[in-house]
Amino acid sequence: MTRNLSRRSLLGGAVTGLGTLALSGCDRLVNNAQIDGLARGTELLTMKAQRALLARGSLAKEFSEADRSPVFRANGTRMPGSDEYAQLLDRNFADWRLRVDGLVQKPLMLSLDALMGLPSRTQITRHDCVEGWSAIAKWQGVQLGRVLDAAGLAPGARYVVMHCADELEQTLDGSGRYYESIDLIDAWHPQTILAYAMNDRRLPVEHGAPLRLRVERQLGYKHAKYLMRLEVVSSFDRFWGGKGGYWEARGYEWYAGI
Ligand SMILES: Nc1nc2c(c(=O)[nH]1)N[C@H]1C(S)=C(S)[C@@H](COP(=O)(O)O)O[C@H]1N2
Ligand SMILES: [Mo]
Repeated sequence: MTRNLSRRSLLGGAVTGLGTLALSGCDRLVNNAQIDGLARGTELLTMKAQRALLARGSLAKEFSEADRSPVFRANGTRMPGSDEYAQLLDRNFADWRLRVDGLVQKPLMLSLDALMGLPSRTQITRHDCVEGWSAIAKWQGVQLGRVLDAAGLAPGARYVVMHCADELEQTLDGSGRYYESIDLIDAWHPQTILAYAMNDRRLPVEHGAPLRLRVERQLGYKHAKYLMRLEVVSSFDRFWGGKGGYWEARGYEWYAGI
């Protein structure tokens, strides 16, 4: 147990290292000699753990235009219920800002125009929901790593928490608000994007307007819609449920790899 725990915290250290090493974008993640050395030099890391760590850099399958699903179901919240969201929508998100803060050197407030002005990535991928349906669509957005590069990580950074505009369950204690979290490996994965377009059109409300996460190596519930704020943290203990997300607090796995 102690061994496991120390291995786990070592892995955590390696994860943080990966984030900083991969600042130039992690298309080269798998081949990065520095990362190899980092893992090899850490004697307590088992070969299995190293393999798992390196495999996470591989890409999810991408599809062709013709593979796109004629219908892409919307799931969970289809329209956030708050007055704040209604007002933002009313002005076509001109007043919306993505806040990027927490353990960063430079907190950011990014408008949709600012995000669209950054280099973008387009990918046609399959979305897999735990409820047993899948659909293929084309997504366009800015790589999350690029945004985090602009903010710069501060010491202790390990996870990115996505705060959403919607409450999936109406509650008095805030426990129904949707949120998610990913680690820095997924944050700098080349296919992890903040998407503002779907199938060549602005992201529809039911699919998370104005901005949603695509984290293609994981299941549907990790792909947070209605993004309002990205908070870089060292631990997600203090967020409702303490498990790193809305569905995680209700029993789903935190790492939902596919
Ligand atoms: N903010 C928010 N994000 C969310 C959800 C939600 O209810 N609220 N549902 C999740 C689930 S379970 C899935 S399968 C996908 C659905 O995305 P879609 O509506 O574009 O199909 O969004 C995920 N992200
Ligand atoms: Mo889902």
